[in-house]
Amino acid sequence: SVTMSSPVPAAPSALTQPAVGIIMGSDSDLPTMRGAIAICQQFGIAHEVEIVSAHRTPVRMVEYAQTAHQRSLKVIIAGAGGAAHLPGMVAALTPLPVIGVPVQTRTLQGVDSLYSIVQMPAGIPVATVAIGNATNAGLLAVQMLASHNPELLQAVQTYRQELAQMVQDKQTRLSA
Ligand code: RP5
Repeated sequence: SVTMSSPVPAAPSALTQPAVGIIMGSDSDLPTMRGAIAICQQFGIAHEVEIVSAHRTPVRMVEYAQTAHQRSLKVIIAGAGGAAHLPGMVAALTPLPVIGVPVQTRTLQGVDSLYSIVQMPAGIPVATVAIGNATNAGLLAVQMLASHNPELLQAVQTYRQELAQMVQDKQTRLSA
């Protein structure tokens, strides 16, 4: 995953109440989901992190999803592996945009997670990122918030410039 040496300046308006809800089916998903947490931290986005299981805590999942928009949340990132029903079920229960992270599994390498999350019926979308790519889920959430936040928009531009600079630095080393 992409990490930056220096943090992007925080956007003050996004600092107060959690705007991004990062949820996952199990604490075993946490190493993967740290990619999304890191991006929120880097951009100064207030976020919350919760373990919410579609299968083990279904009532908690319904409560979380139904109340999310009444709280401060603007977007939800949901990670799960295997029979990964969490993102789709949460998407069905909230009007907020949901970004799904397929967590890599041992037996089926996360293809099960990917298919479980990406194949949503028309009407209830989940914006699905690549297997294990919680960094991109975090960035998508930041970009959604940035669409009506000029400071955050500028921070995204700066991030892109740093990405390009990292590639340029690699090229320079390669050519040396
Ligand atoms: C899913 O089952 C979780 O999202 C996790 O990816 C997977 C395995 O969970 P644990 O058995 O490790 O708790 O619900």
